Amino acid sequence: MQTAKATAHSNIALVKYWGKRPGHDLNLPAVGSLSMTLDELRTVTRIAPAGQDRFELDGERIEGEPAAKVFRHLDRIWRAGGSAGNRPPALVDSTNHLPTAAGLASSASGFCALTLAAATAYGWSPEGRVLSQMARRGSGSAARSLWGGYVRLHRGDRDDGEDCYAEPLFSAQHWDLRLLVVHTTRGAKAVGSTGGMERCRQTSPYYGPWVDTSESDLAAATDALASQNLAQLGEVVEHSCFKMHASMLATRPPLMYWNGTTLEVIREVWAARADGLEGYVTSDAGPHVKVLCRPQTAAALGARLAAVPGVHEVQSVAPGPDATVVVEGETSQR
Ligand code: 2P0
Repeated sequence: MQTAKATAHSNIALVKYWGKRPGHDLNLPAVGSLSMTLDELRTVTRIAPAGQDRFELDGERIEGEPAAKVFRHLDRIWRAGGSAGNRPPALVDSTNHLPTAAGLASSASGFCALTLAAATAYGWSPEGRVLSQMARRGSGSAARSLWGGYVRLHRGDRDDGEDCYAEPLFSAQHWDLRLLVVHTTRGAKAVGSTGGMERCRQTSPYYGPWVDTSESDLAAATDALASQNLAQLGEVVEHSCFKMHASMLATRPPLMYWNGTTLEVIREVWAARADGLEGYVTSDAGPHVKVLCRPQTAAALGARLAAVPGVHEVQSVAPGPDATVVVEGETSQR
């Protein structure tokens, strides 16, 4: 085993992933998704041989289920890479350059960086498609963080997940857009995505229609990205977001990830658009709002949203790069 350090950027889905196919443990999504990788928001994860397993996040030791999930993922990568016997114990040291567990997709960059660092540490270098499948096993959105720019995660049909992988559609250079990340709280979210999705699948009458209409949204968003048509892309982005939240709201008991400020920000984006400042809303399993706009509009629109009561911060984020990894040296035997 070697010591390896990976950097993976977070991503925000423009066409959302929400729901898993039941009946297996491969973490197969019920719908495909399409995301923009984020430049400034990223996780850096270093994995090194150690006397015993240890997981540190932002300098603090993490124990219990969150740590167990990380080490189960390492076991999976160790076996997938063809290594025999017991996996060597490791120190996993992660730093999040983004707010953790607040609807800003730390699991995406986190499990992507972990996958890339561990595969490299174990001397396994499969093609990107296989690596994205492995990242997906850790967290669905992590499959998309392997690439920069605009990325599609294919749903696929096969029960073995072989056709369920992410691939880059357009590079970051293809279209220089901005996402304004509008922070409406500092706390962590109440219901995690994984549990929320399952409850939604089991109880929401809108879940079926949500799943059935997602492929057409993906096709429309891909066309709009190809032709750089912001109005067309924005219409699909908002539709996918509100359709997902409608199915969340119709869950028993309801899944309501927004706070009052979330709604005020959404209304302000629409008011600004009517005034000629073009931006389009999306939001995930948390109360923050992300607004898609052109770079030329970002400062004026961001200032307007920062003035909404309850808004803590507005970050303007550009399309980000591929995940990367470096090897720090050979330090133990396999
Ligand atoms: C997305 N979300 O497409 C959607 C939109 C939240 C709402 O991907 O269970 O943390 O680990 O596969 O990837 C959040 O779900 O879920 C997510 P798991 P994940 O970005």
